[in-house]
Amino acid sequence: MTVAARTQVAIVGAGPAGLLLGQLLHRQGIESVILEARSRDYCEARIRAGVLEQGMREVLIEAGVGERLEQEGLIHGGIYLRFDGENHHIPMSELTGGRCVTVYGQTEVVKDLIEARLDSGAPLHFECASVALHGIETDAPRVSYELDGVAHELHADVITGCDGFHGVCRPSIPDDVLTTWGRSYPFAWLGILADVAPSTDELIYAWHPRGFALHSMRSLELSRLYVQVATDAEIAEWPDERIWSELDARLQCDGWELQHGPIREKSITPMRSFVAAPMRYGSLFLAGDAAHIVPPTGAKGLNLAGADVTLLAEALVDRFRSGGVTGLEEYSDSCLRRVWRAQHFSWWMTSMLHIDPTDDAYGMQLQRSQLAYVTSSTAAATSLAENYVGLPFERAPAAHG
Ligand code: RFL
Ligand code: PHB
Repeated sequence: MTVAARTQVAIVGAGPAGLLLGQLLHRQGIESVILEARSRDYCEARIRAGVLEQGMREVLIEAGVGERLEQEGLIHGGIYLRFDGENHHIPMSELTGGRCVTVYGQTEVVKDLIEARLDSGAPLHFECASVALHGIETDAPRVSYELDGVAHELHADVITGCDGFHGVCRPSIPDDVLTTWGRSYPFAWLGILADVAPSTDELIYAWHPRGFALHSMRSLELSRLYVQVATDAEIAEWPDERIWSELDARLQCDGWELQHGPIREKSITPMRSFVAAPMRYGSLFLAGDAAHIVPPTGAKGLNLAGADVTLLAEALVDRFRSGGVTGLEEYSDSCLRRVWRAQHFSWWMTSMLHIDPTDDAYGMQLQRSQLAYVTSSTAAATSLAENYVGLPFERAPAAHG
């Protein structure tokens, strides 16, 4: 037996893209069903991004999920670039007319959005198996899936693919329709979460001949740090002492000391750039990592996912309220303009800060020259700052009633 249901928007994936889209649509009175492959615990525990652009912060607040973010998020008006044992401050806020970023974990954004969804009573199903799309080239698409061993079929006007890079939505589009671009980098990041107060007030991005290091944080008691490692590195080769000693060496700076603490979590992330276009095929719309990914050095992935679904929500509201299709027709091109800017910025930050094992000493001299330029020229620092804090988000209209 198959259980059939109907909704306006079927959302595949309960990451930040799918959950925020569901919340924005719910606020506008548009029905959606969110289908997620993993458990709630898994989604809430997955440690990823930590930096929200100002536009993303504003969208979350306007969407009614900003309470904890406003209380607990750390507002940062700058970052440090550290190299050759010296620390250089980039005063991003000063350089961008007062724009800032907020340090608030993606796990917390996801928890806030899941709570809001469950409170609203709108459907969100975890642990959906065998999710598959059908009829996406028509205007009567459907999603089949299994939940607790029972087969389901969800009919919708539109399907949104918010299921990340490894999801099923992008592969449902015929190969000859999509153009893809990408690059894999010859290094990875090993990230740790440590129970120790951050040794810095703002994030430190460090260039070092031994490899890149980043000092970030999650709160005033919890530090998040990353070191560049080989693509084939394994966690077992990185006991805590080795991680701290690499961080000490790479973040070294006169008169400064890195505080160590118990490590709660360790993970290795490959670095990749990828774009698939167009982000629409028939009645399927891709958003977030399902359509594009960036290496994390520019802190852009989560923010791009937020910008996509903000535009998508606006276009869907127009479509369901007044039958307007311009927003949906322009969705892919509008997103891709921002996506390509973030692609370039993320590639640029990555290339400037990492040691490429296939490169030579000449490449390192170019990086040091670029770092010296960015930290001494207001024009160059302004370009970095403008990209890091992000372009303003385009907005959905205010809720009715
Ligand atoms: P997600 O978060 O991958 O969510 C996709 C969801 O879809 C589910 N799914 C399915 N559901 C149903 N059926 C299927 N067949 C499914 N297949 C998959 C998955 O279980 C999942 O729940 O994608 P989304 O929503 O597009 O969000 C994108 C962001 O998660 C990602 O871009 C960021 O985490 C990237 N990123 C950063 N972005 C920033 O803006 N700022 C940062 O500081 C930042 N730092 C980072 C990062 C990513 C990192 N890693 C681990 C990749 C730091 C790291 C280390
Ligand atoms: C993080 O805090 O996880 C983080 C911060 C900045 C980045 C990437 C990740 O560029």
